[in-house]
Amino acid sequence: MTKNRNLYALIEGRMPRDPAAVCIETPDGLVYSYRDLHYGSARIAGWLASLGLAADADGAPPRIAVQVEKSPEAVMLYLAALRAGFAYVPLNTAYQSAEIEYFLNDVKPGVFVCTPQRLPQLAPLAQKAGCTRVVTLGERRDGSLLEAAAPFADRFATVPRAAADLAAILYTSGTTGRSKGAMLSHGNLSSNALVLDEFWGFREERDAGGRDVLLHALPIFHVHGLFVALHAALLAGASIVFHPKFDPRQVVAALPRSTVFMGVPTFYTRLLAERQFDRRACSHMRLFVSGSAPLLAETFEAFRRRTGHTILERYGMSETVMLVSNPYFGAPRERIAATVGVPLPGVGVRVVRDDGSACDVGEIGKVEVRGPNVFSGYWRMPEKTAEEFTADGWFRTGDVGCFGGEGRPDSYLTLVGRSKDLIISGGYNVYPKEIEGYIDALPGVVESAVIGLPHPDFGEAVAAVVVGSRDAPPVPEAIVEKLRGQIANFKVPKRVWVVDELPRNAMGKVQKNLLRERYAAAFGVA
Ligand code: MLC
Repeated sequence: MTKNRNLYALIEGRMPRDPAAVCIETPDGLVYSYRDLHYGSARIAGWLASLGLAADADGAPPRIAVQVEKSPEAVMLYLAALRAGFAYVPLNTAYQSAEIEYFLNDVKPGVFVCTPQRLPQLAPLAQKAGCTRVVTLGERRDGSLLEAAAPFADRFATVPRAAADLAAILYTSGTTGRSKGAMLSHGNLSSNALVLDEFWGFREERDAGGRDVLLHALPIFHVHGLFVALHAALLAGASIVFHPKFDPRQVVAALPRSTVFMGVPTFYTRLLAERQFDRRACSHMRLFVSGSAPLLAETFEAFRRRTGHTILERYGMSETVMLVSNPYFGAPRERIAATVGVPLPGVGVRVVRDDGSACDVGEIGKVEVRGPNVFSGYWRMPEKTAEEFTADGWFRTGDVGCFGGEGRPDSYLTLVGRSKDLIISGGYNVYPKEIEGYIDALPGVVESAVIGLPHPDFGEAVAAVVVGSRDAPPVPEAIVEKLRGQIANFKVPKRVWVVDELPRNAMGKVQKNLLRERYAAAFGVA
């Protein structure tokens, strides 16, 4: 019999010997054991299987789209989707109706799960997209999903899956303005989880008889919180202190009994603003990971001075999960500020020139990746997929960087920019093109340029420079107000300037670099 490569089979095989071992604890005192998660996900998987949804004609498994708040039951739902062989499609809780409508129409889910509060607004959109099974899940074990699942058995035979079979679709906004669904397989997720288990010292900790405690404060609708953090903890048989959202005070209070923490740079700058955040609070910690956005060298240094710990910065993306990481083993000094580290074992990373030839050490070029972690393509967008891969099968990350250079070891990758027009704000990716589309459609707008500007809290913040019509130019407040109802809050520009014209080069292209220079200090960063 061939091995079941369903990611859940791997997780199940790694469960602690004592099924009563704590898996998730919440700040309000709820405790879930590994057995609770296993049984709870079995019931939901049983319900999903009972729906009798078939694969599409092209073999794509049924999809389950999910926009719910963070809760242990939401973790069970994710695990249940894996077990039942569905493709899990997590959606940012900040997304508004127009965004959800697009995702539902694109991914055509067989099941849609949303919060009870948003049901009246979203159920009609799901139905319009052909999805009739809409259930709800609230933050406090409320909603119709758990009711539907309650009669099902707490045993469920995890559906057999091959490594290449689809496990999840993660939407990433696109440079053309249309979001693309990155298709990740059971093999992509499993291989990455196994590599990190080793590379970040979870296995060593286990072998030494320790039990990691992951302090989890990230959202669970993106790679970082859903895959990197959860898979690491589940494979390690760790316990997870599960915060519904990032609150620096709560994190500082929970740190003394934790061993691992993962966050975006904004988490670290906010933690450093807490007076109680010191060496004592971190005395049991063995690992702080930062990713999803560039970590400033100042933050890295300030953190080391304050806590005695060295943040481990790593590099990943929805299409590739994790690909490069600073080392965990070896002297902490081997984690180098402002670099993302070395390619993970089994992952190929290269830096190339525009003609595809390999860059020399220290020479800046485009970063490309290949390996078992790399996704198979964008959901139902074969042309887009073909554009993003080279003829010899490497994925073009869109990031620009170099190996080595300026006294750094040759094996270390440093990212210096992006070839795609992309803003990373507080760890969320925002594509200017998408926002410009919304702004340009507003009354009184002739055209717009959306740019990222340095921001003390979010690293970069979204801002817009808008050309208004001569007779009825819009006021900035009206633009912001209109956008708020349409798109997620983190995508709404935090500043808008209405101007007479945009600077253009001889080819007629808007010179965003000039705009970024002009407004560089808008958020008080020198
Ligand atoms: C919230 N706001 C943001 C924002 N988050 N604006 C810009 N960028 C963000 N990231 C908005 C709020 O809606 C609010 O708007 C205002 O800013 C102030 O909000 P806040 O209360 O300060 O924000 P908070 O709710 O505390 O959220 C901040 C945060 C959150 C940093 C905790 O953004 C967060 O959890 N980020 C993590 C993102 C993440 O997990 N990324 C991983 C992607 S995976 P208003 O208008 O109401 O005032 C990936 C791959 C990889 O990239 O390698 O990991």
